[in-house]
Amino acid sequence: MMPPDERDLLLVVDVQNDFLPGGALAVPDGHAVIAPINRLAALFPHVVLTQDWHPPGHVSFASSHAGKSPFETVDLAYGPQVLWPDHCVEGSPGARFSSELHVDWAELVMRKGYHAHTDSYSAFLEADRNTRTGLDGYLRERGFEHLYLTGLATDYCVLWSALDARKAGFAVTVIEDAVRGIDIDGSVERAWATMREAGIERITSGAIGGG
Ligand code: VGL
Ligand code: ZN
Repeated sequence: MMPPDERDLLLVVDVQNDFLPGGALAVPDGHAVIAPINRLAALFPHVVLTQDWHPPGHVSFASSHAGKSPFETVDLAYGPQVLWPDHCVEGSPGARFSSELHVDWAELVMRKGYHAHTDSYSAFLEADRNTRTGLDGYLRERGFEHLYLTGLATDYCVLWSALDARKAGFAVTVIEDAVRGIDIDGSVERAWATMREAGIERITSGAIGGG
């Protein structure tokens, strides 16, 4: 593609210590996303970050459900919920962005998952599929048309954010070398198939030109 322009936005999903090696919910090879994201961020005029941000005792934590272990699924009022190790607790070191991420000029940090009883993989719509984060309105008011997604994890927060962005009417591209997945029972492969069916484009970062 040509160099990104004023309608293009780089969305960097959840590049936080807890999703990186040594973190509470480390994504395999998660560190590999940082170099391409840093390179891309320098090419995009506009960058927005998302930050997974849970209160202690959050409903998505296995530790909040007696007798349950991480990676089991429970049925909540809004549907099935995968249980995770405690991660990205508000204000904790694990919730901070990687110190190797160089995107200080990002214009917005969209926090999500801060309601104690509702998870939010998506940066747009919480897991009850009803509570809106406000990101759709923000991006629309700013005039963005095409979102380029990077970050963690391919099969959870990137997937759900990409699908909701598409539903909201944005053109959506996922940059494959700038994402990595958790991969539970083939969930990464399923995520790519679901995104393809939804009309989400998949490219490598090398396809994005400087200018
Ligand atoms: C994520 C699981 C739990 C993600 C966040 O960023 O993909 N995954 N919370
Ligand atoms: Zn989370």
